Amino acid sequence: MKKIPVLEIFGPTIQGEGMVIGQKTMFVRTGGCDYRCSWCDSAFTWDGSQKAAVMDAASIVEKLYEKGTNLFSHVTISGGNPAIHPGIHSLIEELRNQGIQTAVETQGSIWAEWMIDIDEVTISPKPPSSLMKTDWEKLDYYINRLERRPNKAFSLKIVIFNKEDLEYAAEVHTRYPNAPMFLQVGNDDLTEKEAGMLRDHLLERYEWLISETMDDARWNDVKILPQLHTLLWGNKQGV
Ligand code: MET
Repeated sequence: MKKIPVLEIFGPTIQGEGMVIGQKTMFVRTGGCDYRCSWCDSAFTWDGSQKAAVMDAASIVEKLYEKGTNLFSHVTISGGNPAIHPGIHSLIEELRNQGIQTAVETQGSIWAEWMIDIDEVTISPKPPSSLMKTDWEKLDYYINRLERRPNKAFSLKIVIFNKEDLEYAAEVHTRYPNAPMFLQVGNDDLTEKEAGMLRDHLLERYEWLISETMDDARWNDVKILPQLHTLLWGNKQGV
C-alpha cells in the first residue's frame, strides 16, 4: 500500500470554505505541494516547519475513528496539494466502504485518477497575487474529466486579494462557464493572534469583494464567501 505524508488529522469541525461550506467533516491534511503561494495559510505543509507522519490508508482511517468516533460521515482531504499522492486512492476506497462521503481541495495543477471517486472536488486555481502561474492545459483537462462524472459535484473556488485577482477569476469563469464558481476573500493577515481583530478586518474585506462584484454583470452567477473558520477561530491551526 502506498503511503501518504500527513500533517494533521482533525475534527469533527465544519468546512469553512467553498461548495460544502458549513458541512460537518473531518480533515486529513497532507504534506507536500508543487506550489509556493505567497499567502499560503497552510505553509507548514511544505516549508519544513512541521514534520509529516507517513501513514498508510488503513492507519489514517483508524486515526479518523479515534478522533471522530461515530461523530462523522464526511471527510475532507486538503493540503498541501493532495493530488501528488497516489496512496489517497486506497484511502478513498476504504472510506467509501464505510459509507463515508469524501471531498478534496486542490489547485488543479496535477491530475490524479482517484479524483473520479471523490464526492465533492474543489478546484482552486491561484490568482496573480499568489505569484503562481496557471497551466491552462492542465486545468482544461481537470475540468473536462470532472464534468464527465455522473452524480458527483465539483466547483471552482478562487481566492481574491485585489482587482487583478478578480480579473483572473473572470477569465477562469469565462473559460469554464458551466462550472459552479465561488469567490473567497483572501486572508491577508496570517500573523494576527487575536480572532476578534482579524474578524473585523476580514468582514471589511468581504464587503469590499461584494461591492466589487455586485455592479458587474460578469458576476451574475457566482457565490461569494468568507472563510467561516477564520471568522470563528482566526489563524488557529487544526480547527
Ligand atoms: N492545495 C490545495 C488548494 O490550493 C489545498 C490547500 S489550500 C490551504 O486548494
